[in-house]
Amino acid sequence: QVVSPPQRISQAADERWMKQALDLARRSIGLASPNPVVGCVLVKDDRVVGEGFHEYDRKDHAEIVALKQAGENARGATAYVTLEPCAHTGRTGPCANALIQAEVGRVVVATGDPNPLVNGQGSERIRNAGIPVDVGICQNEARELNDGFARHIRTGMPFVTLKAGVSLDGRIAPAPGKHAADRVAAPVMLTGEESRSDVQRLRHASDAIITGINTALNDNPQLTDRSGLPRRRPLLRVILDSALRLRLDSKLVRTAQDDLLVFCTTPKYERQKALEALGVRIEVVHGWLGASRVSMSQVLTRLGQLGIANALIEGGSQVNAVALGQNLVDKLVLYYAPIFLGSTAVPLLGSLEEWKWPVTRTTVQQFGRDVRIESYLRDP
Ligand code: AOF
Ligand code: ZN
Repeated sequence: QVVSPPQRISQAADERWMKQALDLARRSIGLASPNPVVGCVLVKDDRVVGEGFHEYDRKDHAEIVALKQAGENARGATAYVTLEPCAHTGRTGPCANALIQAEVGRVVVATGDPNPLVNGQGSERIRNAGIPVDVGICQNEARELNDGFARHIRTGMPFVTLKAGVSLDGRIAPAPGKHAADRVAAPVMLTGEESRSDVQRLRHASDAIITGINTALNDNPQLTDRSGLPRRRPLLRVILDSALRLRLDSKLVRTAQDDLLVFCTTPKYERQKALEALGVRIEVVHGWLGASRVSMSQVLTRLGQLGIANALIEGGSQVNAVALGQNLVDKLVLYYAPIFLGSTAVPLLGSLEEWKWPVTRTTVQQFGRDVRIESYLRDP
C-alpha cells in the first residue's frame, strides 16, 4: 500500500503551525526570563482562533493567553505549544488543566518542559484526559530557545555562550602596540554590519554579558543591548577585574545604573566607594592562581544565584582561554571575517595548552561577508 497522503499532509501542517508558534515564542525573548520563552497557536478548521506568548510580568502562560483569545472557539481546536504545558501551580494554575477544561481536540508539543516539577507530567495529564498529545515537532529549534532556562532550572547555573569576531587566522585584534592608539578610541572592527546586528540579537537573548578588565581598558566598550527590542530586565554587564582597575571615566561606568557588576579579588576601600557612588555594584570573590585572578566558575555560580539563565562571554584572549580551559563554555558563536591579521596579532585564545572537548551540533550561516559558526560543547 502507498504511504497514506493525509498523514503526510498533516505532518507538514503540524510543522507549519509549530513554526508559527515558534515565531511567537521568539517574541518573548527578553520578556520571559527567568521563565522559558513559549508560544502557542490554537488552530481550528485550518484557521488560527487564538495565539499567545509568555511574558513574565504579565504572568499568564502562552496557552492561557491563546485560550482567552479563542474563547468558545477553543473547543475541538488543536493547540500547538512550543513547550510542554505545565502541570504544576506556580504563579498561575496548570496549563494542562486549562487545555483539558477548554476541551481542545488535540495538543502538539515541540519539546518537554525540563522543569523537574513538570518533566512529562503535563503531557501525561492531557493524555489521561483522553486528548491526544504529539511531542517532538520542531524539537531542536524549540530546545535551542530555552537552553538557558533548561540549564538554570536543573542546576541553578547559567548556560554559557562564548562569542567572538575572528580573522581567518584566528585573531581577534591587531597586534598590541601597533594599533594601540586606535584601539583606545574604538576597537578595530573585523566583522561587518550584518554580523554586528546578529551580535545584538545574541545580547538581547542574554541576561548577562561578561568580559575582562583588559578588554574594558583597551576597547572602552559599552556592552549594552542595542537591538532595539524590549526587555524586562536590563542586561547585566559583568567585569572580571581582580584589582579594581576599571576607569571611573570609562563608558561602562559612565552608563552604570545598577546594571554593572564588577567582580574583584582584592578589595580597595577608596576605589570601591568611588565606583559604588557612580552606580557600580562590586562583589569580592576568591581568586585562583595564587588568589590573584577572579575565579570564573565562582562568578558563574554567583550569576546563577542572581537569576541569570543566559550568560554571554565577550572577552579577550585571556578570558576566552580561561573559560574554555576550565570547561565552562556550553556554546561557541564565532563570526569569521575574511581578513588576515598575522601572527603578532591578538589570538582568540591566550595560553591554552590542549583542547580536550569535542564540539558537536555545528551550524554555519553567512552574514554579509562573514561566516558564523555555532557549536555546542555540551547540552544544557
Ligand atoms: C507553560 N506555558 O508559557 C510557560 C511555562 O512561575 P510560573 O507560574 O510562571 O511558572 C513557571 C514555570 O512554568 C516554568 O518554570 C516552566 O516550567 C513553566 N513555564 N509553561 O505551560 C508557558 N512559560
Ligand atoms: Zn503553564
